[in-house]
Amino acid sequence: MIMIKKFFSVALSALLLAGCTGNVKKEEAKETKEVKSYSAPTKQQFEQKYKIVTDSANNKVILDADVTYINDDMYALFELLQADKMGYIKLLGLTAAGGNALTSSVTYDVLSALEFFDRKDIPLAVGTDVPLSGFKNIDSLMAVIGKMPYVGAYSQLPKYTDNYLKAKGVTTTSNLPEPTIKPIEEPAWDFMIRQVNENPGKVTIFAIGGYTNVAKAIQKDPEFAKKAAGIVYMGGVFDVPGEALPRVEINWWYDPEAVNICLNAGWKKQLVIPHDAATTCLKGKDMYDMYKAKNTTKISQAIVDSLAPIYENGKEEFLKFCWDPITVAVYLCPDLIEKIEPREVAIERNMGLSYASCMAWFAGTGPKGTAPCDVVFKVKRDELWDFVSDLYSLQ
Ligand SMILES: [Ca+2]
Repeated sequence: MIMIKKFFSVALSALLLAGCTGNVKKEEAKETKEVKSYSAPTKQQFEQKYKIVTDSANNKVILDADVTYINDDMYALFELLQADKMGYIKLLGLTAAGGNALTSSVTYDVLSALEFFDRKDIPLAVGTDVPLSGFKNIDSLMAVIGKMPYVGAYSQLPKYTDNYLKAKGVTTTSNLPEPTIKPIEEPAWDFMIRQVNENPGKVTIFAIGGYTNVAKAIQKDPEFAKKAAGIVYMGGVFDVPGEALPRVEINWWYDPEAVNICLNAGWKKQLVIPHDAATTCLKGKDMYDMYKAKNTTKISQAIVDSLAPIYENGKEEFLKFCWDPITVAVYLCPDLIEKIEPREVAIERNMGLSYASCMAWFAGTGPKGTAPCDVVFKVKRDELWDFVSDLYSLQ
């Protein structure tokens, strides 16, 4: 509103001036640009600005992710660490998934980050990077479904190790000091099952990598999903083209069998943030300016450090999509969603041209085997990045 008022007052002044002198051109009024200024909010200001719908007593979270330092999963982890610190959720722990990277690499990057950002109290359980039906021959697969320039963990397979310390400098991208903390002994699925049993009806799983770990928890305990509060997925692509192939999104492509098991496990609530949503909130210089203006924490400093070489040199990021932080933001503050629809969702598991294709029927029209989900199609882009940068800045 202030911006609009200012614009009109500038425009009015220009008109009056033009009336008096007769030599002021209209373009001069247009040249007056507003520069938005941002500053880090206090916790109280943050809570006045956003309607946070979660609290740590009732919203306990497990992050199942394919984190690398600093990819979009790390952005989501940073949000959860901040939300935990502020009492908006309780972060019960992380489980290392395959997808972008092998789990040894993910384990290294998560442990080093938890230690560096002073959260050694958050446990990490190692999961698996082997899809339920095994690794595929990637060349044969692409000969059937089409060429994908990015194949995530598959590109690390020639350097496979299940020892996370051996992954250092081989498959890891983290430049943080080597972690002294270790993963817990329980495998990812046992950790998830135990937490859901200890906190009935209160645990939400954030599945933002390949879903093999979650599928294994469901296979081991068929009541697992019913005992949880729900699941938030980053994955799928429905009403827009996929990043590389027409109907394919990499999280769901990584293990379609696991996706199918998860979708049909009987959750009370399934929230899907597909690639469609990510296309509505691309990264940009204005987003970087927000981080920079609100740089008050170790987390916001890490983000600024990682982006400065790009944006301070007038460049654009190669990858403009930033999928995973959307999941946490809309969970904490659903007002950031612009378009959400109930759909009936499925993934193609038969090998052929449309293998791993994602489909979302309109509610009430899906055939047998489709799963009811709430699908987020559009997010309020500027508000999202304002929210994320505000959250990172909270002390
Ligand atoms: Ca991810």
